[in-house]
Amino acid sequence: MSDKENQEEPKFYPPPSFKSKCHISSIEQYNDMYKESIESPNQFWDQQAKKFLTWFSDYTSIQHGSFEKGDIAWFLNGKINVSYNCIDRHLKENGDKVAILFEGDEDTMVKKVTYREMFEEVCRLSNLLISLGIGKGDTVAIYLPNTPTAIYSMLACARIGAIHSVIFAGFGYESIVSRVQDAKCRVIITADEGLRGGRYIPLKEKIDQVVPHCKTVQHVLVFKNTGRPLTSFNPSIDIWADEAMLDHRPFCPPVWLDSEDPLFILYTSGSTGTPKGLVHTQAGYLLYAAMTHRYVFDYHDTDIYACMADVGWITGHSYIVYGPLANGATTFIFEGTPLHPTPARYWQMVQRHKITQFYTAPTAIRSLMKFPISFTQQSDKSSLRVLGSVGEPINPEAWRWFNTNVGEGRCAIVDTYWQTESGGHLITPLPGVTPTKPGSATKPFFGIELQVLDSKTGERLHLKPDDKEISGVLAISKPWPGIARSVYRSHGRYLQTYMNQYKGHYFTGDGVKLDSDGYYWIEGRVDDVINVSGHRLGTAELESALVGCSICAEAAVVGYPHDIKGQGILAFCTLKEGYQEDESNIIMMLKKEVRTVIGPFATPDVIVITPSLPKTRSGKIMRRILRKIGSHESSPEQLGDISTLAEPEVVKLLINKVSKVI
Ligand code: 6R9
Repeated sequence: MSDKENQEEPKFYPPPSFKSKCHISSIEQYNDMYKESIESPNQFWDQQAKKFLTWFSDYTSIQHGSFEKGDIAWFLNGKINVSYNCIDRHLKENGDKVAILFEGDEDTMVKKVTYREMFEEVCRLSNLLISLGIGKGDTVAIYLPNTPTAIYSMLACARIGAIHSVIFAGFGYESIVSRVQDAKCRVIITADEGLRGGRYIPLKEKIDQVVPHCKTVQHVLVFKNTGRPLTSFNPSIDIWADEAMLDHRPFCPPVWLDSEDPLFILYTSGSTGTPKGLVHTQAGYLLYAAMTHRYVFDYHDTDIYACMADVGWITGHSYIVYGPLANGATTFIFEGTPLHPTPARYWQMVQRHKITQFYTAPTAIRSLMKFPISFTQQSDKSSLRVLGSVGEPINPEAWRWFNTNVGEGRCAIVDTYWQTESGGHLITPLPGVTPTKPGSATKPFFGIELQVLDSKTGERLHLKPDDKEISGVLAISKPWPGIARSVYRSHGRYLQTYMNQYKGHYFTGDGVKLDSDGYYWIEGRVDDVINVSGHRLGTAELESALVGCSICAEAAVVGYPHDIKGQGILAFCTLKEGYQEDESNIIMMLKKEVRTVIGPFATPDVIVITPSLPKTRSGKIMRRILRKIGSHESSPEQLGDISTLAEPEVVKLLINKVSKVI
């Protein structure tokens, strides 16, 4: 179905039972608050900062700086501690409330951790880190499975002012090395193994390979997760963390930090070069995560809130850890997969724990849609109120399936558009308030002033009365508290990527349509970023991994439409002279290289071996043509003029090869 047809479809209105109970209870209230947030931002954010956060000492200004200068800062001179806000301040009234509700890979592996227990774990770990010489401004890498230990580790760093850099446990050797080296991490926190979908994932073993290449690393803290024996243990570097923590007091005073001290670094892929270490700071980030968590999920104190993401990504940071815990919530964390042991797993968890908000990704929904509906129907899902989607555009078919079969037509669906860079939701409906259209993330959150720009001229496009829609690139013209403040030790790259393309605006990298109702429809990346199952991957990173394989001479990678993953990875490779191997063996070797270097989630879906790549006469690879070939838009009219290519005949060969595999 085309977007146009969607837009003309009737909207979904919230069931009347919803309204009176929500924090924001009407579209008029949303409009008033939105207007205030744009017209009187200082007044608006001052109120929110006092409502959501506990300060050790008050700030002296609300918002500082501009996109032009790239010197954005919020709540200057305020003193705060994020771990205090996520733990200590809840202890008096809610010490025995469950803070973390964990399910491991098997459904018998359920663990509940109260706020008081979490306080003690975090304090012991903070003290252990201090005993290793870690303090304010030091960087700590976290390479852990999606378990409570990952949450303790993040909060323990936050408590003492150390900057954490969580590295998704699916990343392979080279991705870990480059991240640890770039951030000059002094400690790596890891575990023996992860366990997902019945498969053991060696983590400590990977770190053993990494450490000799990372000179700054002095210690590796190893937690027991599966408890199976390790292949090696080096007592001069490795420390059994569970045991060492017992030597430390379950109390550690939180360090007073400035609003603008860094809280964490999180690496994300862009168009060019190596992944960028985005830097988020203390107060603005926490405020934005907490506020969006409360309003977008309409979070209430007795809810059981569940986000299916991994803490290795920004969704896990903001919506498993910081947002929910700042709000004193019970946050669910899941180490397993939606298909293990059966495709009913998610809905069994909903029934088991009476989950009220369920936040997942379109790729997971699409992978579950393939199975008989009985898997979804078996469980009692009557506790659910809000269903969230994140990571990529959700196709209307998946939206409707989620709404009908999971939400049973009585839940609010929130399609939340945002980015690692934004810290929290940018465009999203509010439950009980915003009428929804399947496939549209709807309207901006408070404080977010969106602009649709002409991609070439940067000119601002306006909807005229007769326009059905306008399209362009999405930019934001007002700073918000959650925006990343820099790229770690590379502020020039930050300015160049986000601030310099369209002066006076933050550039999202996404294409967008705005319809005549004021609804935004995200159309995907306009740069060389591929969104595979909601994971961002730069084509440059993939190409460099492929050419790292001894047999590959040149590689060009593009995305192509994929039923489950949203986008699949299509790689075109030329080989070095003299390889006589069978093509299927070569493809296996190349795939293996990417799995090891970046990680299994980055494995190309299709690799096409070719004698050459389509290039301009000046030697530039024409990715535009490869993208068209991958999406079967390869008729002569669709491809356009290819006569300027150095070897136009290769195009025909590639069309032929691709048509056999995609
Ligand atoms: C949170 C997260 C960001 C990119 C973003 C966009 C895509 C995320 C989306 C969406 C359409 C949504 N994206 N949510 N596109 N609708 N609801 O995913 O962060 O990993 O940095 O990816 O993902 O293209 O620019 P991140």
